[in-house]
Amino acid sequence: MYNFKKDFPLLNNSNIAYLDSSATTQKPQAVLDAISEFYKTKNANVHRGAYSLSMQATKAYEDARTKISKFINAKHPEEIVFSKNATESLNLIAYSYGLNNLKPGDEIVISIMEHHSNLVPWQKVARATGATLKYMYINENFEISSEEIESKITPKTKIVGITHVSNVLGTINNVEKIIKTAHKNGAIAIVDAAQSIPHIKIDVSSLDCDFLIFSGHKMLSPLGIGVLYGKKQILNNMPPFLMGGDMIEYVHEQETTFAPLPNKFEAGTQNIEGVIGLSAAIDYMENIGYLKIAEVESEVVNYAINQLSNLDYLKLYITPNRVNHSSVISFNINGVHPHDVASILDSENICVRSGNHCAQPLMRYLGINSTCRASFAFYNTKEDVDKLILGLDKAYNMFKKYIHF
Ligand code: C6P
Repeated sequence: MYNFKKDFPLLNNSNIAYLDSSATTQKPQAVLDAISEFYKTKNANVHRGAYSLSMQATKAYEDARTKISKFINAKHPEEIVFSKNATESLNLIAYSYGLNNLKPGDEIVISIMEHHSNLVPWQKVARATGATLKYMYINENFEISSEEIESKITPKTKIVGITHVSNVLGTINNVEKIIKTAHKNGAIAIVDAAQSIPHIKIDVSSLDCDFLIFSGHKMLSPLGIGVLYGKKQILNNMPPFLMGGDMIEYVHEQETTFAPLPNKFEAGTQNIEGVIGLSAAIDYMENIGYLKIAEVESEVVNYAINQLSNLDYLKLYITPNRVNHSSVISFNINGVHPHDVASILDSENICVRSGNHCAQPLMRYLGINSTCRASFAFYNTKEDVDKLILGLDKAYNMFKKYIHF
């Protein structure tokens, strides 16, 4: 089997088992090269200079937008807005769409497994507009059932926000059904693809979602670049979120008219190197292909689930329906704090995340404070899993005499 680690300098030059790709992925040489090449040959601000260097930078930046629109099958490049990250994209929707389209009595529906970034902004919008924030809850299989979707999304619902893949449970949500149910009831649907786009091919036209957001850094790109996709007609009717340079048309002493899409939503100098890096990451991923990525990942993740399931001291938080499960495995050693487990694993060069994973309402719903989480990408191998198992055995053996049930 091809070992993709050799494409990733940080992994190639170390013996760590990096199992925290849901927090951020490692970056391949191709992305590092593209950024370095940009600074060596094209560096200038975009949209501002009439000189050729600036025009080259602008072309690279706008070509990347077109590439991203094709990557997710958007109908128009101007439906792609660059942001800082998934969080900023969601805040843009909440502030610009949410605050201006809701009234008392309206309902916003999200799920209990949302990351804080798709939850806290809606609390603020609900408080400011008098709308109600409602939750779709998960069943014993850590899934949102069809009945739950149909009972929570009603004609009162105006906005539905759903994570495509849970960053804690790895559950792949039935976004197709959620979007259809939202539209049937006259609501718009927002898909948080932060944890799905690194693993699952996204097609916004066939999904028919109104907005879809993600962070570049979770799909091999630099930190600090995010994407907001929105249907053109909806984006056109939304006011700008941030004000400043490049998002304007005419500025007078007391009033301003705004630039057309997408510039209306891109205030100030943008993260041009991030956009260039994201474009290179897409080339790299498309060269491998989502089919291959899924094949390699599922082999390693299935192996991990099987191995972890053999550890009787471990509790796993994953759906038993493997087709509805992505590359995230949360677990706890019964009676041991996840931070202690993560520290022992760290001493064995194994990187996992521990904590509430920015999903406190979900933790509370599950009746726990925190978990350890191993999250995988196509560069992980079965050897990484074997290391994890040995590390967990070490942690358990160190702590078992203190465990009281
Ligand atoms: N989850 C994790 O370790 P940002 O931080 O803006 O790039 O992404 C926010 C975000 C939004 N939605 C989901 C489903 C996410 O998982 C995340 C980020 C990371 O799980 C960092 S907290």
